Amino acid sequence: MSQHPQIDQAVMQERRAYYDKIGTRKMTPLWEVLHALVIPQPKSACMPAIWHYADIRDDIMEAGRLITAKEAERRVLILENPGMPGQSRITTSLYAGLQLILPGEVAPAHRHTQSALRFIVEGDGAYTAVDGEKTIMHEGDFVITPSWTWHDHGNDSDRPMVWMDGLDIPLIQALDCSFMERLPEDSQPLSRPTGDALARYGSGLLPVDFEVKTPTSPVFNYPYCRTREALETMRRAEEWDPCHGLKLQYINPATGQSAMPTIGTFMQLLPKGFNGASYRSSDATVFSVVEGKGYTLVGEGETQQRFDWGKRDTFVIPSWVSHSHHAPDTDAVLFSYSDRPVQKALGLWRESRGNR
Ligand code: 1HN
Repeated sequence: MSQHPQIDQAVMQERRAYYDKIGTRKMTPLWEVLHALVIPQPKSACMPAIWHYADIRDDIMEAGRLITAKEAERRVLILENPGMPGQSRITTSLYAGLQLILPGEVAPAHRHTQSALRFIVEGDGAYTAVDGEKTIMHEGDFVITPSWTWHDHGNDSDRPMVWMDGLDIPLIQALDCSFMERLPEDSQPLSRPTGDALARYGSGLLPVDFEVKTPTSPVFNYPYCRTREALETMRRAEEWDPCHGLKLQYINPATGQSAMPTIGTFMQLLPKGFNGASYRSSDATVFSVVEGKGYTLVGEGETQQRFDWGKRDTFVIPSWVSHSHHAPDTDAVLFSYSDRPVQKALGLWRESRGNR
């Protein structure tokens, strides 16, 4: 508190008049906002949140009766962070949604500068076509649509399919570099057989004259059966990380970097009985439960929350919020994604274990 309120009032008045004056010349004083702009540690508008699949599945299916995939272009329910309503984002930098495609439907071909991932939540047998190749999708598959590649989806199976879309929409918005266009036809022409990319680039081999031309992985479907087998074989080594259990990152086999340039993607196994230690990192992270059940403790002290989760649930942990994973009754498998590659490329990413 000031000892000279009278003087302060006069000074404040003079300053306000000054701010108004310079405002007419499109200027504003840094000293009034500096400490809101540059804060000692992340204080995100993003809130921890969970979507239980059992609670929202009916809503997703109801969308299927209200609008076709073709009319909607993409029939998706956005998973909107409750701390950032109306902003179509699940974290400050990333978007998430659950997309429904019914038997016989087509989501027409388009392309955009935003990169997308699909993580298959329910159903088997629908396809996505990306850049001239079709892939059939199964639960737990991680599928990539690189920036500016044509993509369309269809469902030739007899069951609905639901997947989680993860896109770098808010990031592209911040950079003002969104471009988008549609193909006149619903489905793009195919130029390679199904499975070609995985055989060509995802078998520990590369074509002899292969050159890296884009930062995104040339493998665009990482099938869950392979990922799960890797986790199952590796668990025998019993090298459990106290915070993560056994956690792998998806990589671009041509560069060794993250599979997507803007979105880091991960799969982790928590063995039955796992009691994870507390962890936080500067990349807000979206989790999708692939197998099993358990819970995550989020935050500290009075405001700590417990997210009980099971298969197909989605939850989000904001930047720099401590959390610990627990799987008392079953093995559990968690897929996750975040903006980690962007933060790492800029030398910004941080993590801490325990309460350091
Ligand atoms: C998009 O192209 C897809 O291709 C899904 O399935 C969600 C959200 C915003 C903008 C484009 C898709 C999207 C999207």
